[in-house]
Amino acid sequence: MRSHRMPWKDFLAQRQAVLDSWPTGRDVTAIEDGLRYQRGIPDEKNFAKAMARAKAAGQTLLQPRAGVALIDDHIRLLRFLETEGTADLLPTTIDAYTRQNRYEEAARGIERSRTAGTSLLNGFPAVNHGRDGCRKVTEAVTKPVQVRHGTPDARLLAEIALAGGFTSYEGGGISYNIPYAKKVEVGQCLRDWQYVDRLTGYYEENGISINREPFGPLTGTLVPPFISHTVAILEGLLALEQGVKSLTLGYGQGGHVLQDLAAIASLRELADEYFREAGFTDFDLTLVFHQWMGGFPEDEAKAFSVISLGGFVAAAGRVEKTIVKSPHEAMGIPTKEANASGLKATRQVLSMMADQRICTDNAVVDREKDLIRREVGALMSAVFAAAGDDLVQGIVRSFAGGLLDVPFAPSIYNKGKVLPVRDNEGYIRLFAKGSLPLGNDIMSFHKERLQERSKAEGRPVTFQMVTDDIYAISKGKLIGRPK
Ligand code: 8ZB
Repeated sequence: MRSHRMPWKDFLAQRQAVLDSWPTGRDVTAIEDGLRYQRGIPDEKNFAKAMARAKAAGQTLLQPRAGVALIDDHIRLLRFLETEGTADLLPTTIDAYTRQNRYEEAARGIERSRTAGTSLLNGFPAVNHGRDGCRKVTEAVTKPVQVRHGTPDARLLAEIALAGGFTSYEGGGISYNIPYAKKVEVGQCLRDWQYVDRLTGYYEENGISINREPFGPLTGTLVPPFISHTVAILEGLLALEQGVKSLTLGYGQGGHVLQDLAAIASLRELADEYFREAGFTDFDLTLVFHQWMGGFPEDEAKAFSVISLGGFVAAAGRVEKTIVKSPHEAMGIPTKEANASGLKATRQVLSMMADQRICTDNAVVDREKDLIRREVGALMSAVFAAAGDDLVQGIVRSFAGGLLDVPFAPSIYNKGKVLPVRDNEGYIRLFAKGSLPLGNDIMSFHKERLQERSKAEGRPVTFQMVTDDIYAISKGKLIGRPK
């Protein structure tokens, strides 16, 4: 099932309004200027090429999250993370105002940060700093840099980021809407992301590799692998349609090691199969594993443990990249030192694991992979059946009908009827499927597994159990058992 490639004249018809939405848009009017600038970026600093090299070498690259209000401070932060933190890939995390296209407020945040002498924004306001501000940042470091954000309408940010020398761009029309926004209509957001992917495709057609990464973990709260995999594959299909070539699909650590390893292996296999089945052959697929995206323990030693377990799974699963948490996760945005220490803790595990091969060829992993395959298959078939001749319409209709449903998401366009919960061994299962198109065979497996836990704990499966699981890791456990 395919979507439609945005005709270039439609892209250009939107483009003027996009660039007019904030004064810095003027600086990127000539796309050729962005292409010329990108041609000057050495291969070592190209994100897409770094991911491809990691894949060829069987390496797992390390990347933090980081972003502050002012250019010079942001540069200092990134340099610290690449030297002290040994980061292989760098981020530029965008502030919350920019994510909501509120550039006036971002401008005030920049001013107030200057006066205060400290960052009063929770990220780097790349649109306000504009093309030249972005170039200062990407030129100041030696590693490839990616924009990481959470922006439903990320068209202007993408224009400025690519012209500004960033070589990777995170996000997608589902993953940067449903978990992030309350009232952004699904179809509108998917079309705005077609613009981003078409822009990326245009760079590709002109010989510039730009990596694209849908946001894998979604709400980061007990998301069953099949739900995030389905979204990742759908966003991958949409991106490839617009000409994207370098695609990194993500998965967030669930906490059960074998379920996580099965999820990683199945994501790689399934994405490749669905892309090829749709007729795409010219793409470079890589994977990113996110260390635990749910609530963290406040205690830093305990946080390091969560971080290290994530590092182990990333290494054992042989993903090309892992996104690292910090021991300050429970408190909020980390200091640069805490951020670097999360990187160093992960580096230690990755190095110790570098030459080890963890055999995942066993019956339990096979059972989980097979389950994920059947679940993803059920959702994908339903979305395709709803699509007519346009995958975008299939996704819109599927959210409306609850055939796609992301747990704990704020969007009013998401049914929110799916409830996940851990089974007695800690695997993430389904307690309520809402309207997800899962057959009885699949659901009876989930039910059986939950009955085991119910019996072991002497209590029925209820919303209380779900809540207990959501807080368990922050309280030092995996499964939220009663006291
Ligand atoms: C969905 C991503 C949430 C994670 C981190 C949070 C959390 C957000 C920044 C940041 C460093 C920033 N995060 N903004 N980390 N610098 N400006 O993203 O702490 O872990």
